[in-house]
Amino acid sequence: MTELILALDLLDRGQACLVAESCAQYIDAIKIGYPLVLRTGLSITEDLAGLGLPLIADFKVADIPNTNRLITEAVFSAGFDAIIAHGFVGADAARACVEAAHNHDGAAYIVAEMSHPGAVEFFHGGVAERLAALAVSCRADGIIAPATRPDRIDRLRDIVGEKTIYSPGVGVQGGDLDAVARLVDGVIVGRSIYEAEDPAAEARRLFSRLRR
Ligand code: NUP
Repeated sequence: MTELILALDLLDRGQACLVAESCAQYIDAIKIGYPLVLRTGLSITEDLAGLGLPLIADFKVADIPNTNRLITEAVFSAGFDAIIAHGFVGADAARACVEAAHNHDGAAYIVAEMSHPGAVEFFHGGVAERLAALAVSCRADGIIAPATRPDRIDRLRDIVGEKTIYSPGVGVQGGDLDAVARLVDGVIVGRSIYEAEDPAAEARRLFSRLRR
């Protein structure tokens, strides 16, 4: 089973809640990043808690170990269930996120390779492979890998084994749902759903393709 994770990058609290609510029965988790949380504050988790879906904080945390720990603790205290962190800051910093997440019974995912075209400037040449290996050695729960490059997901899967791979880039960024669905544990989809005329119908359509 491949999960469908809604990237809720809307800027208005009311609209974000409406979209999340209307899609709730067709999604497995909600990912919240800076666009929404900088408008609403962390209290957006309280508005969404009633949906009963895991909330993933996509803050791509990338600081020194102590600051990473403080950020992660704040995120979990606010009601999130998982956090996304960068690994390029080093194993000690990534491990601080993972340990703080696990202390809160939560999960931490490390970005191995990003989905946008510019990602190849720094995430290639063996770097993504090293970040995936770092995720394993830090006992992270999984990695983020690009739906825009299924061949790269294949390669990163060899490194992380059974660990979770969540994959953004389906839809507007050009990634094909069917090409990545069988390779990953979850696809992260934002604009294709929340910019659709009927977000719930689009979520239902994607969900049924993933559950086929
Ligand atoms: O490599 C990444 N690519 C990416 O798009 C890592 C991410 N976390 N994301 C996020 O996934 C991005 O910030 C956005 O929230 C979501 C994709 O949204 P969309 O392109 O489907 O609208």
